[in-house]
Amino acid sequence: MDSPTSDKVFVSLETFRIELPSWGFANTGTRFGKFIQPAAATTTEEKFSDAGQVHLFTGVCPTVALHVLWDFPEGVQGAEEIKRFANRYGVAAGSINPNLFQDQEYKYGSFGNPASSVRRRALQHTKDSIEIAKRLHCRDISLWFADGSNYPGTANIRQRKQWFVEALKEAHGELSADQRMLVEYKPFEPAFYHTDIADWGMALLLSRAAGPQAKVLVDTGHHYAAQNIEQIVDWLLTENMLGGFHFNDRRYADDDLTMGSIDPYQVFRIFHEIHFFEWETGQRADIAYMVDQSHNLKGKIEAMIQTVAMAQQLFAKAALVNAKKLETAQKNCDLVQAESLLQDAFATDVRPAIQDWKVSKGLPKDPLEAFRQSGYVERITKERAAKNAHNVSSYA
Ligand code: RM4
Ligand code: MN
Ligand code: MN
Repeated sequence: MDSPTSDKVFVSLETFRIELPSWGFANTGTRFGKFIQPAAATTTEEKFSDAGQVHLFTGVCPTVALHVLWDFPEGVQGAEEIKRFANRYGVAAGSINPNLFQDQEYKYGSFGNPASSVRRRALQHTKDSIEIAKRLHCRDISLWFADGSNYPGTANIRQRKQWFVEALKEAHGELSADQRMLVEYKPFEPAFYHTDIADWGMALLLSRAAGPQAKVLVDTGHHYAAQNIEQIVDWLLTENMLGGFHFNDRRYADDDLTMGSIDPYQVFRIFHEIHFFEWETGQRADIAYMVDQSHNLKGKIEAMIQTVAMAQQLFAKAALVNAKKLETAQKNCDLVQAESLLQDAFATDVRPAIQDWKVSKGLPKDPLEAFRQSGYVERITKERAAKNAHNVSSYA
């Protein structure tokens, strides 16, 4: 690789940070069963400890996303403890995710529930989550709703939309000036007939209705198989409405497989559109890159380190697309040249340059190997095996 190319890799990596999900370190399963990992995190403190390891070896994951019910069983009071964990393990609290789907009350929805008492409860939980975020100096409150219905005619879809508008507006009113509300969408699951926020257009309209600090969150697993995600990304960028990503990969639905494991070119294309937007506009896109995946079978910390390596590679590869040449090729309708610019960048082996960058930062060249050598997994396996044998709940 020539030095201008490796310079581009270096520049791209300087700013690239990716947030880890606390729930990615806990035991999870499918709806058919759960295979316990003896080393999985069983407490919020252990999740911070594990996320701290990923950051220690990769240097690019300074924050961890938290789920309010799973990580703050005592609600707002839990914030003080989280500050201690953050100090102890070297990773700060990142986005705060209210949990509006697990309590029995939410059987028929949260913000869209026909019972006003449940809607109020969901709103209060969201406000508490915003308060937690304030206490921990977290910028983003990330909202995902399981709300929807399973059978035609059973829900008043228009009325529910209105309830969503009202609740999101009221929650938005609680944000401090530097906070954001991220609104995530998902086409189906757990609801299988209609989902209240089913796609990016619905998330966009609701975010606009909520207020200027609300933006859309794109979870790469939350699309129908043939959808063009990078086009959605482009449209949201031009509307200044792209707030962040939940990265994961999928083959069928919301499979939550590790990022880039099935279709790395998909992630590359998303990153390319972001780089190209930044190049054309001279603006830096203010996007929170987050991982949202849970490894049912892979070792959790290893899978996360593997994910970070994949994210860096694809982000760096996308930075190699020659934007000037691409602009010309697009203008001239030189299709083969334009497409080849993407393909050439994607085919470039950026791993040696990434290793050089790591060395320049005092980070291990091979974080996975360094982590394996550290003995951490052996230690936590001993410490946690007994606790995990009895732990049957998911994520928390
Ligand atoms: C949902 C969605 C949310 C995540 C939950 C656990 O499908 O992706 O972002 O918090 O799963
Ligand atoms: Mn998600
Ligand atoms: Mn999901």
